[in-house]
Amino acid sequence: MASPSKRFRTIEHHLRLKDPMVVCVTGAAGQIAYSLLPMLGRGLALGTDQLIDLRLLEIPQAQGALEGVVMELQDCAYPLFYKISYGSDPAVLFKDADLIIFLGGFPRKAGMERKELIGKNCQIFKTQGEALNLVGKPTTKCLVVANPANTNCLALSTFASRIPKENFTALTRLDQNRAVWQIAARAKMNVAHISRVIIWGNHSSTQYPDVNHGQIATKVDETITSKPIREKIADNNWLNGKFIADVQQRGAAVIKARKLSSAMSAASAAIDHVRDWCLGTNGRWVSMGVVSDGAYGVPPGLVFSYPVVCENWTWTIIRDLTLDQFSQEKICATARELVEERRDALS
Ligand code: NAX
Repeated sequence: MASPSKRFRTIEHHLRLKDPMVVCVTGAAGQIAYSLLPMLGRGLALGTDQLIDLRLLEIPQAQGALEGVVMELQDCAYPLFYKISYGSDPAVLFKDADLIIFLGGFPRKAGMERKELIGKNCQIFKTQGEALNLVGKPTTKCLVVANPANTNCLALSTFASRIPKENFTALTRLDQNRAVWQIAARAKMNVAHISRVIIWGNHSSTQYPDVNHGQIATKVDETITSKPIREKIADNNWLNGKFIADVQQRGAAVIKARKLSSAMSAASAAIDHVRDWCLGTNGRWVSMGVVSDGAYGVPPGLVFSYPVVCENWTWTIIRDLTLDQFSQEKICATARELVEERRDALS
């Protein structure tokens, strides 16, 4: 039998591929895109049998750099890229899109206030939301990565009101992945053993990484048993203090070390997010920024990170979890920040 990579490259395999999905990536000449596009081309998000009609959006000033990215993608010769197009007009590139990954946004500059950043990005997401409203499909799915991700996602869905709110999600999977690694390292286990770690709220330093429902699986004599994370780690000071702060501040720590913001890990998390949304989580909990219906006392309409399970492009919030007072306060604080962001964005 041929190896998987050999099979993948055969003409027989190519003839069995699914009809192309239209996938658009904005901010396509940026650093996250540079890591994300090869993963997309290798089928890590939508499956190795899914052809992709790839559309890349950038601002006019970045079209030269984008041309270079397109040349490199052509030189990768990914069989899954059925077609590659690019440009600067969202009304052209969003037309009939099945999936749009929003990486493009206005970066925070030195001395810029958060409110100003929100205003500038809201303008971008208003323009793109209006374009999407005109040319998108009722089934177009959107993942917003550009910061402030939750509030950009809210602005986008507000201005693309023809598309159901459930189709808009924001990335908090990077925070989940960061938290899971920290727990696994502390417990001296592989990340695959860790489950049900939750990120609540905003993709910002008010996010709440919550391990109260988390489990660590161990294999003893061919039997897999799970223990609560709190029991296995047995250090509530660390879990309620340094662990939370480290996850909240991880983005800043990467910038300090690399002099650039997280890109490889953000791209990988975006691919995880899309894969799980599209192909399903098989009961596993993952964290996604989704529109709140008031679950856990969060104001309805906010894009808030919740624990969800996914199946075939639908997500369902895990409900009725018991929250202790510590968790309730943290969830309230991050929801309050999102209410303020919504006010600043839409005012
Ligand atoms: P880069 O600055 O490298 O790339 C952003 C690209 O977006 C640029 O090439 C720029 O020309 C383009 N752009 C700006 N306005 C645009 C518009 N109106 N239409 C299309 N493209 C536009 O940033 P990168 O490191 O790739 O990060 C992208 C975004 O992800 C940033 O907003 C960043 O803050 C955010 N992040 C979000 C994370 C998350 O977990 N949600 C984590 C990583 C990252 O910080």
